[in-house]
Amino acid sequence: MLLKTKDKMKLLKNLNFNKLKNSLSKTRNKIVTSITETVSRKAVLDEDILEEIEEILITSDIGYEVSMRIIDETRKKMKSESDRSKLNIIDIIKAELTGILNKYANVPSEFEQIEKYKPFVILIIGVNGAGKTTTIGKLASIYKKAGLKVVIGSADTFRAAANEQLDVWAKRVGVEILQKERGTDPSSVAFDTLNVAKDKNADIVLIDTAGRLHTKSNLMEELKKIKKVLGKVLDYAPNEIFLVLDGTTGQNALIQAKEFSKYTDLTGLIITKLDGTAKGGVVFQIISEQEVPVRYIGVGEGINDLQTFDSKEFVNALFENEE
Ligand SMILES: Nc1nc2c(ncn2[C@@H]2O[C@H](COP(=O)(O)OP(=O)(O)OP(=O)(O)O)[C@@H](O)[C@H]2O)c(=O)[nH]1
Ligand SMILES: [Mg+2]
Repeated sequence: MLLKTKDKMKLLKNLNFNKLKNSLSKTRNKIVTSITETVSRKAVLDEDILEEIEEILITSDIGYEVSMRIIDETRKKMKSESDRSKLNIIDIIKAELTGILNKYANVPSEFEQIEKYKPFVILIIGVNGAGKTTTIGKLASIYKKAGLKVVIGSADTFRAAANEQLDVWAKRVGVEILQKERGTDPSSVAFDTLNVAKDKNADIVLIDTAGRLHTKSNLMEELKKIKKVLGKVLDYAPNEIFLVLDGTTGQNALIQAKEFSKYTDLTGLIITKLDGTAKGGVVFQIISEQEVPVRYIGVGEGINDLQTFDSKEFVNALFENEE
C-alpha cells in the first residue's frame, strides 16, 4: 500500500541534518574552518586574504573553476562595497556554493514518477568497492518505509561473496531478492528480476551490478547489454541509472563520473562515504562539471545512512559550527 501524499512528501527528502553535519566535519575543517581562521586574523578583507582563501579552496577538492568563481565574485563585491568591514566573506562563499549546487534543484525524484512507471527500475553501477551494494540496501530500506514493494536483483555474479552480502541486506530490510549462481550472465539476472517484479506487482526494482573499471571495455559493454535486456521486458526500463562514487577518492570520483557517462546514459550520481573524509568538497566540483544530478549521499555504513541530496541542507550542514 502506498503512503498518503503528505507522508510521502516527508519521505521525498530523507534527511537528518545533525547526522549530515557530523559526517561533514572533516570536510568542514578543511574548507570552512580554514577560511574562518584566515578571515579572523584580519579585520578587513583585502587582496592578501583573497589569495589565502583561493589557496584553501583550490587545495580542497572543490576544483579550480569553482574556486575561481568564488574568488572572482568576492573580489567584485569587495570593489562595489565602500565599507569592506561590512562584507561577510563566509556569507559570500556560502551563497556562491549554494548557487553551484542549485543547478539540479528541480529534478523529479523517483517518488514523483513512481505512479507512472510500475515497476520503477533502478540500475546501480560503479567501480569496485564504491558502495553499490550497501547503497542498494539503504535505498531498499527508504523505499520499504515509503510503503513500496521492493524487489532486488543481484546482477553481480562475478564476486564470490556478492550474493551473500546482498542477501543479508534484503533480509535486514525485508524485501524480495532474486539471485543466480556465480558466473551467470548478469543480464539474465536482470531479465528474471524484472519478470518477477512484474509478476509480484512490485513498485520498485533495484539491480546491483559488479564493480567495474571504465577502462575495461568488455565490462562496459556488459552494462549496455543489461540495459538493453531491461528494456526488452519493460520498454521504459531502466528509469534510472545511478552511478555510485566513493567520495573519499576525491578527484578519482570526478574522473569516474566523466568516464562512465561516456558509456551509459547516467541519470544520477550517488556519492558515498562522505563521513570520515576531508575530500567532500569534490561534491561541488562534480556538480559543476557533470550533466547529471547528485541524488543521494552516503554518510555512514548503517541502514539509515543514506540521505537525499539537498543543496541547501548540504551547504548549511557544511557551514554549521559544531556544538
Ligand atoms: N563510512 C561509510 N562506508 C560506506 C558507505 N557506503 C558504503 N560503505 C562501505 O564501503 C564498503 C564497500 O561497500 P560495498 O557496498 O560492498 O561496495 P560495492 O560497490 O558493492 O563493492 P563491489 O561490489 O565489490 O564492487 C563497505 O565496507 C561499506 O560498508 C558510506 O556512506 N560511509
Ligand atoms: Mg557490491
